[in-house]
Amino acid sequence: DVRERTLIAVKPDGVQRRLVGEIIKRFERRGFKLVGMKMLQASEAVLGKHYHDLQRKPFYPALIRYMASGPVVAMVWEGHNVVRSSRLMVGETDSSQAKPGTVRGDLSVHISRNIIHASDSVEVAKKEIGLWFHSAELINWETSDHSDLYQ
Ligand code: YYY
Ligand code: MG
Repeated sequence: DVRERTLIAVKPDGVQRRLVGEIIKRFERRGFKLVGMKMLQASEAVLGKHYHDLQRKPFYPALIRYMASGPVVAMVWEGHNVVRSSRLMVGETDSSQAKPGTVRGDLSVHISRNIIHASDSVEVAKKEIGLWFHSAELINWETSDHSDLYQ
């Protein structure tokens, strides 16, 4: 499905470290299509929903504090298998286990400051996109190189 979409967010540490451009570059060069993007300071309400499944974990309070500590850049990227491919591009959750060549493996050292979020399934991606974006903020557009990227 070339219309598959995923939520990618550069976390506050990634923004502070001026890695937004580097991260966008990787997704653009891969061939994915940017269909939404904004900078925001995430509210505790959005973060609580976003990380709902982790609320009983010991690291949860620190995770929310960190995610609310500064601006994030939220993006929606579209393309064939974008959810799976972007998880591979992002690398393991624990930066020290993330392979070289991945965003986390190239640009971060610790699980608590792993610079980027990527949805982990198509279903979760739909929920997360709905949480972070209004539908009017997502642009349906055609890339002129579509037939160079896809059969
Ligand atoms: O999807 P991903 O970000 O790779 O990991 P999750 O298991 O969904 O955890 C979300 C977020 O929580 C992770 O990116 C860092 C933080 N975290 C942590 O600080 N310490 C852990 N032991 C596990 C996760
Ligand atoms: Mg996750």
